[in-house]
Amino acid sequence: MKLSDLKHAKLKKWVEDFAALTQPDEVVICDGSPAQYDALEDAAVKDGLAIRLNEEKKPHSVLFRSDPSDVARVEKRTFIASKKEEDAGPTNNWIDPTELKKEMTDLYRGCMKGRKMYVIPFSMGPLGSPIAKIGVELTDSAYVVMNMMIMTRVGVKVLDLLGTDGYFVPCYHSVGKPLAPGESDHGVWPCAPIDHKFISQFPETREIWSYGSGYGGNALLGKKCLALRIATVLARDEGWLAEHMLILKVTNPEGRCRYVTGAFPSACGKTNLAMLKSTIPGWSIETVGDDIAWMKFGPDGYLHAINPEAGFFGVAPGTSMKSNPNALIAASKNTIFTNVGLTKDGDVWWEGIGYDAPGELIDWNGNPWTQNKEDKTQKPCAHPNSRFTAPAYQCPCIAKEWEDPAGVPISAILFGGRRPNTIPLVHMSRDWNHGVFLGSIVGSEITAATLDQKVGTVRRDPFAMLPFCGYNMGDYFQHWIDIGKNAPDPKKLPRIFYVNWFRKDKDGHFMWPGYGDNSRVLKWVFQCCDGTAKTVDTPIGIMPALDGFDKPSEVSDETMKTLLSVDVDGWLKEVEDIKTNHYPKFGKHLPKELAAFLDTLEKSLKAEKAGEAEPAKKGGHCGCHCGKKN
Ligand code: SAT
Ligand code: MN
Repeated sequence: MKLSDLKHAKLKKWVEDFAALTQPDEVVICDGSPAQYDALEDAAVKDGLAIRLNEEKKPHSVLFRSDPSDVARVEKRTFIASKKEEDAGPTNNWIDPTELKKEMTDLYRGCMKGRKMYVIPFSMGPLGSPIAKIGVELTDSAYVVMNMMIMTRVGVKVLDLLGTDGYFVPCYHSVGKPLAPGESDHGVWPCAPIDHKFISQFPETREIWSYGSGYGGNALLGKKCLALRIATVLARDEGWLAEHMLILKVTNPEGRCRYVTGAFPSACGKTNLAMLKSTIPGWSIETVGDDIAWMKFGPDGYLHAINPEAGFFGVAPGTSMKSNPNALIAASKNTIFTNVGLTKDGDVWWEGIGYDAPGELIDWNGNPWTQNKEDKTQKPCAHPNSRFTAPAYQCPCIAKEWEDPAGVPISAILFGGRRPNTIPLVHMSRDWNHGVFLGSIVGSEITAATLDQKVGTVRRDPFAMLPFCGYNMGDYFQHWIDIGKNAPDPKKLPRIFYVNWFRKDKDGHFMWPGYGDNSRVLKWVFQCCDGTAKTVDTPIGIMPALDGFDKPSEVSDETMKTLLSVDVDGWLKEVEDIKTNHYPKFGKHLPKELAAFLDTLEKSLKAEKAGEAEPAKKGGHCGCHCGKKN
C-alpha cells in the first residue's frame, strides 16, 4: 500500500507534512498483514537490532535489547501541554504548548533522515466498538510498529473504518537519531539523550508528540499517551471513564459471572491479579484486560468496560509458572521480548522465572553472564523493567467476551496499593462518592528508590493515575463524582472496594498469601454485589464479618482477625497525612464531597478511639447503593 492509496485527504496531507519536516527516505503504510510484520522482523534481525529466538522453544519470537538509557517510561520528560498551567494541575509537568511545539518542531526537522517513516493506523478497542477510538502513529521505529501490531488493532481495516473523513488522534513519534548517508544502526538501539526526550500530550488539540525514546509507553503511543492521558480528556468531555485498570471475570459455582475492574499502582501485581488461578473450588477467574479499561454507560444503564488493547506489555522478572502461568503461556510464541536474558540455546531467562539460569547466558546489555547465587551484589541478567509483548488471544484464561464491542457490564471496582500496615485486606465503600474518596487516597509503599521519595514511605497515587491523567487531578476527582451523579440508574453503579494484599506482621512477613488466594476476596466482592455477603459496619466502611469470609487454611484465625480489623491509630495517621500532604495540593479543585469524607472519617475514628462508637454492627449494609440497611 502506498501513500497515494490513502483516501482520507486530511490524513494524507498530515502524513505528507510530517514527512516533509522529518525527511525520511521512504514512507511505509502499515497494512497490518502478517507478511509485513515478518518483513519488519527480518529487517530488525538483519540490522542486528533483534535476535531471533529458538523456533522450537519460542516460535516466531525475537529479543530486542534497548540502550541502557532507554529502559522505561520517563515521567520527568512527560508533559501535559495545556494552554493554562492550572489545567494540567499539581501532579503533571506542564509546558506552554506554543513553546513546546516550536522546540519539538526543531527536533523533528530532518530527524528521520536515512530511515523509513511508518504510518500506523490503529484502533484502541475492538474495531467499530462504540467505545473504541482510532489513532494514527507516525514513527521511524520498526520496533514500535511490531509492538503496536501486537498491542493494538492495526492496518487496512482501520483505514476502512476511518473512511474519507473519520476522526483520528494524531500521534508523532521519532527515536531522534537520524542516519548519515550509508550509516546504519549497527545493532545499537537508536534513541536521543535524556534532555532531548519529550513525551508530550496536547489535551486541547488531542495530539501526541513523542521524541527521543523508543521504549514502551514513551513510544507505543496507543497505550499510556492515547488510552490514558488523551482519553481521560475525551472521557471528561464525553461523560465516560478512561482508567488504569485491569478487567476480570469472576464465575461462581452456579455458573453466574460478574465483571470487576481494578486500579493498582505499578509493582502491585496487576497482571497477576488479572490472570489469577482461583484457589476456591468451583470459582474461576478469566481475563478481559490487564492494564487499561474504558467504561461507558450502556443502553442497559450499567457501566460497560472494554479493554482498548489487544496484547500484554508485561514485566518479565518475577513471572513464573507458579506466579502467573497464564502470562507465561501467552508469551510462549509470537512474542517480542525486550531486555531479558538470552540462553545458549536461544531461549529467554529472567530473575524469578522459576528455575536457575542454565549455564552461561547473555545479559540484557549483551554481555556474558553466569548466575552466582552467593554474590548478592551481582547485577541482574534481565533488566528489572524488561518486558514481553504478547497477543492477548494467546492467554489461556482470556474471557470469550474480551473483544465484545459492547464491553462487559461492571459490577465492582477495586482500588489497591502496596501497604505493609494500616489498610485492611478489603473494605467496601458506603456509596459511589465514598468510593471516589477511597480512589482519591490510594497510596503505595515505595519499593525501589527510583523516585525522589525514600524507600518505605507512602507515595499517594490517586486511582493509580498519577502519571496518566491528562488534566487537573482535582477536576478528575470531580469527573468521577459527576459520573455517579449522572448515572442513568444509580443502583446499577459498580460497588467500590479498597484492597491490600501486602500487609506485613511485626517480623516483616506477608500476612496474606496473595496470588490465587486473592480469589477469596473476589468471592466476598461477588457476594457484596449480590447482597448476600456477611458484613460489618466500621468507621472506614463495610468489611467482611470474620465468619463470612472464605479463609485459606494456612492463615491463622488471629492473622485473619488482624487483616480484617480497623487499625484506628494507623488510620488516624493516614487521615493526618492526607490532610497535610495530599489534599492541599489540589486547592480549589478538590471536590468538597471528598474533604467532607475525610472529616467524617476522622470524627468516626476519634469516636471509636474514645469508645463512643457503637460496636461494629453485623450486616451493616445490603451491598448495593440503594441505601437500604440489612
Ligand atoms: O512502558 S509502559 O508505560 O507501557 C508500562 C508501564 O510503565 O506501566
Ligand atoms: Mn500500567
